[in-house]
Amino acid sequence: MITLYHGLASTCSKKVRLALFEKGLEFESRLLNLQAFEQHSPEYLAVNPNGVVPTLVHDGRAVVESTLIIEYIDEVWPDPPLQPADPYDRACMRVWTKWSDEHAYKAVYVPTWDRLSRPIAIAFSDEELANRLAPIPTAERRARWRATAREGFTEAEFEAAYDEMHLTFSKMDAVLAEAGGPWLMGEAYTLADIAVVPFVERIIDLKPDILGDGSYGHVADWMARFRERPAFQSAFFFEGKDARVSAIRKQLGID
Ligand SMILES: N[C@@H](CCC(=O)N[C@@H](CS)C(=O)NCC(=O)O)C(=O)O
Repeated sequence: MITLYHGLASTCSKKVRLALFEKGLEFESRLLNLQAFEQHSPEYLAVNPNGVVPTLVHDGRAVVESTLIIEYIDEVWPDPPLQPADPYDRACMRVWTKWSDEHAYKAVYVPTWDRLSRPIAIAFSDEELANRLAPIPTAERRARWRATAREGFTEAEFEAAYDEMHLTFSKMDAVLAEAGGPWLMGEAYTLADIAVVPFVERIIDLKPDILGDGSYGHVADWMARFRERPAFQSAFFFEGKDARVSAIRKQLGID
């Protein structure tokens, strides 16, 4: 039995949904509303003490951290394989899964919070904010929510995010051009592609002009290939719900 605790728009959750759909696995969906702070409820903190999504619970045992979850999925349900058999190739693949956690994540963090969480959090009274912050388990997330609700983000933080966006796209474009694609590891579709695509989709959602001048043509083609995959459609338009930031802003009445 598989249960997935996830967020509709959450990039890390999309990674895991995509891996599950690629494997054709059925799972019980527990969608949490991150803007309503459901990830900090005592019930959820008992499942994942970090207070973030996603969490996969398999036969009663919780697995956390999106990259570790997709590796777990591939190990437990190896068909179709999503990791190269050769250890060297697997190490190369992990350069991308690590990149998704360390760089691609940073590219979208500030602009996403600014567009999705800030319009809601800014309206909290001081008392409401204090109540919301109290159960957040880490100082880093408490500080992030406080900044989101009050002073907002600095120009330097936005610039750092835009730098990471361009760094990610340049690196991908060069690798896709050199190896000839169609995927980041060449012929094989792997966890490298799955780990990175939620961030590429988010970057395009947040900054549609990034592909405008054609300088990342290989990334644009790679993204177009993804849009044709049924698993991508199921994961990114989950149960028919458009999970892009732009769509969720409309649902929330922000735009
Ligand atoms: N390294 C973690 C990051 C998880 C994470 O930051 N999740 C975000 C959504 S993408 C979240 O739950 N944010 C809600 C919050 O911080 O309150 C992973 O890859 O699973």
